[in-house]
Amino acid sequence: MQRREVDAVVVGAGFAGMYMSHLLRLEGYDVQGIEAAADVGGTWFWNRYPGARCDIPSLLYQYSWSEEIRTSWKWSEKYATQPEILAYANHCADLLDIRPLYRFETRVTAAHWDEAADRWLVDTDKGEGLSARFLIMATGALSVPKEPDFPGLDRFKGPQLVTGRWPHDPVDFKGKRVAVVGTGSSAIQSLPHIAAEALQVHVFQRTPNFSLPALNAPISDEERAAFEAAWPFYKQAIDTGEPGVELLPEDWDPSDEELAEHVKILWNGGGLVSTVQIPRLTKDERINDAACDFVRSQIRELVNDPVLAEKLCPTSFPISTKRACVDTDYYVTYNRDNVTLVDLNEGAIEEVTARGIRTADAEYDVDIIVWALGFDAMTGALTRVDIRGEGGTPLRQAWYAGPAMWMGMMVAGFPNLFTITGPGSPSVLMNVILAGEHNVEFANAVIERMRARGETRVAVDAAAQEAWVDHVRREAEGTLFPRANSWYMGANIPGKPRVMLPYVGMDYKLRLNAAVAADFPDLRFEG
Ligand code: N01
Repeated sequence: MQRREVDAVVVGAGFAGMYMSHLLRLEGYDVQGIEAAADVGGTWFWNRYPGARCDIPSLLYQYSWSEEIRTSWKWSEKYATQPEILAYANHCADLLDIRPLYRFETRVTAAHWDEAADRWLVDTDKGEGLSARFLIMATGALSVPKEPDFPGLDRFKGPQLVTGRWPHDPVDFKGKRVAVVGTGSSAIQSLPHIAAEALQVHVFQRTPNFSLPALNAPISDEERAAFEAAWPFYKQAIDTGEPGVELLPEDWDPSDEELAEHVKILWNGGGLVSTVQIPRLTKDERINDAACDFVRSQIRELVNDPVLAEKLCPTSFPISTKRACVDTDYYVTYNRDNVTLVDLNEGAIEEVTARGIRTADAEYDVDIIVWALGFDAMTGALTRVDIRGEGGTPLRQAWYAGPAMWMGMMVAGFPNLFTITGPGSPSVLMNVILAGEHNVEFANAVIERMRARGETRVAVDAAAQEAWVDHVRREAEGTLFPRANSWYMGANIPGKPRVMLPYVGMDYKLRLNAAVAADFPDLRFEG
């Protein structure tokens, strides 16, 4: 096959992919971007379900690296809606003139390392072959939806919608009977909107989740000005890896009364940020229990029917060991006459029928099924591509027992490959736009060093990788995260190895900066 030679292939046109492509082009590299969607935006292109919003304050959920972009955009609400975030992604793409670098509606199907040439041979589903010095997978941590696999799916007569791949045209729920399956963030955000329109909604719940109130509101001019004034401080924190908010000391040792009082911050509109403001929340059982008790007490206050309230109270995992949700009116939606909870612990889903969903003890007739089953997180978008490294080793095989990689960014035996916000990096545990920036800038620094020295090949040292994997594991073992059957642990996908995928340490950016300053001691350069 005749392959077109480029310097780099960047897979993905979400925020990280766009930034990577922009930086490389700026430095004069020939970049080919490839994106499965019809346009930019990544997760925000696909997740168009009603009520989709970010769960990080909008003022922080934006590129930090461009003054021009930041000062030319005005977020309207504390937590921006999906249409607004997608509009922001388009604004970035326009300002950066990024689209000419991309082939859209194209998927990378395979990438094989050519040892003789120190290049990646990349194939797409459009039959194009590329040969690239560098392959950057900016494919997102939550981009492969978990598909329903219940018997009888094909029999259902009505539409079946997947939250992570929502149709572009508005869905009309008016007068419809709807099944919402799953109670993660996607369901929790969409339920109040669907219930406001639909005739009847049955929510199929296997595990209740902790959800914190967004207390969403428009951003006032004063708040915007205060944010701008504080921006240099935030930016410095982002770049150095220091905490950007004032935190209580890690050895905080409150009395039971102090603790019970402090955990109330979970309800004051701080959303996920409030969880960071409780020291050792995901490490110390006493502190976590107090937070769980408080949130459960709030659920009981909000839900009128005490039996239903108990079913909505999570008891099987510590708060924050599954990503806490941030909602608007989720719990009070269960007070509506047209919403019922189907507790799958009392009877699991057995099959999908022509008319709806049948559980072990009842059949629910519906017109539309909404599958909100989550994602094959962090590894799914990488392992579904046939990536083969040195000796033709498939990445899927190298990761058979769990993702082995260095800093979530590089894999031993897979030279010149960078994964952005990959497993083993904090990624989804922090503001993922900023996590992407950190990884993009690191990859860029490696590529720049190679150009300066005329090197053609970089690989991570196998021992350094082993040490990092071990470190990620040990850090997780010192927390409560392993107690939850979460997507963080790979536990939501049958057969997936159970390992903590994101890195829980708070020193990641400090480590990246140190690696750059020390000229990449864990990497081996050749050529
Ligand atoms: O997915 P989830 P999500 N039978 O995995 C249930 C981000 N996000 O798309 O817990 C029955 O959280 C499953 O039940 P269980 C955010 O990081 C962000 O909602 O496995 N039920 C669970 O209730 C988030 O954490 C925003 O027992 C089944 C649900 O489906 C991540 O994406 C918004 C089942 C899946 O919940 C994922 O959220 C949305 C089965 N066979 C998402 N299989 C923002 O706010 C699964 N379930 C930015």
